[in-house]
Amino acid sequence: MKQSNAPAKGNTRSWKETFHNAKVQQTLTICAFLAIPMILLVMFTYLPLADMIRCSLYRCDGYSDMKFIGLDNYSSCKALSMRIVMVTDLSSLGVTINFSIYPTSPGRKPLPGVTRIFNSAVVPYEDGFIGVFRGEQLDGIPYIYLGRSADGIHWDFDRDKIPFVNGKGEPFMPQYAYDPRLVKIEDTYYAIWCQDFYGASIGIAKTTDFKTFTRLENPFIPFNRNAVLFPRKIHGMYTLLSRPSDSGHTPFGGIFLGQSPDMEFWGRHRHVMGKGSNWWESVKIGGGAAPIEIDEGWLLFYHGVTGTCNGFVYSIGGAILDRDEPSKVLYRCGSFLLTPEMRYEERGFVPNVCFPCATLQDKDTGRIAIYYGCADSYVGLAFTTVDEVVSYIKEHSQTTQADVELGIR
Ligand code: BMA
Repeated sequence: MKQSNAPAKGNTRSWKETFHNAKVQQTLTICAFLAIPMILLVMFTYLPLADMIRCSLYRCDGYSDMKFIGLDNYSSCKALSMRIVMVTDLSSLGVTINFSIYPTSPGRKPLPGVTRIFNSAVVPYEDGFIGVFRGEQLDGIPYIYLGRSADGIHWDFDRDKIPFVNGKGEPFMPQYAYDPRLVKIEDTYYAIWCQDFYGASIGIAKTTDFKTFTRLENPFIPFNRNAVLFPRKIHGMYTLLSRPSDSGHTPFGGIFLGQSPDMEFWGRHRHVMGKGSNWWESVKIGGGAAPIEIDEGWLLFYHGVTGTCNGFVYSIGGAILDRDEPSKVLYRCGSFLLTPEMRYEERGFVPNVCFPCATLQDKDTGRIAIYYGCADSYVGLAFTTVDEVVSYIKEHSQTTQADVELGIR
């Protein structure tokens, strides 16, 4: 006898029977075909998370899950509201400081006409933070852009370059400008960068409102780079670290100090430190972030460069300078503090670069955040504390006679 598919009278149909019904299956299939693309469309249109998945799927090549998956995954995506925290344990390299690394960079093509934002400097301002950022324009010429942030991690950038003016308020734009630092001394903020002055040299501008940036006299003749101002006058003098260089990719160089009573006339030049005897800083060094005043003196994060068969490698080093005579080095860490080992430090427009340009400090906790350029493509943020880093530098200090002397010859 033929079995009827109809449910017994008075009984409701069971789920199993309903699912096996051809019409129901047909309806479910149609719904699924309509609903799934709609859900995906909504996700990829509105949710940053979906942007991340999309970008990761497109470009996720070889990132292990212990490694930060790389800001370049997020190029042209809006996914940066997600903060990824990585603790890098460098103990295997003889370094015991743990750095947490946060991605802060907007990735590739962050602004119309700008391909990459990296080596950049930040200060606290009003209720949040403000910074001067190195942006590489589409023609490859670097310039400085202003950015604002509530948390120091997510940034809104001005679309136009900083409009520098001269003392009369007339436009006075350098031909190019890169590797800016930003320091507050008394009530004024000073931006300081590398620019063309008939060769690579130092440019400075001051501002009190981040609307008008008035350029000051260039402190030195070419060639010079990596200028870093101390955050207060020392013996009544503005004090500046810099790295005399050449017109190219300078295969030599140490850190020098100069002073000025007025930010116009610079003198009292002193040698601070030369390239190191350790391999990671054996080609050249240069000032990084503005020195931080600590109990022992001035804590300086700088970059140390070594050469390999594939070019330079830039690492972050640490030293403590004498408070009253900062050309004297009290401690100088024999090992680097941070070297390129993350995907976004090793891979980029210029591979293997960690280039510190600024720090933020929390006086109460001693916490320090170091902003550093990664592979000339991104901005990284590394964290440590004064206690941790100072003990590490002291424990691993290796100074030479040239470091500890006054730097006059
Ligand atoms: C230096 C400067 C930096 C850059 C570094 C690595 O000479 O140009 O801006 O990060 O080289 O390319």
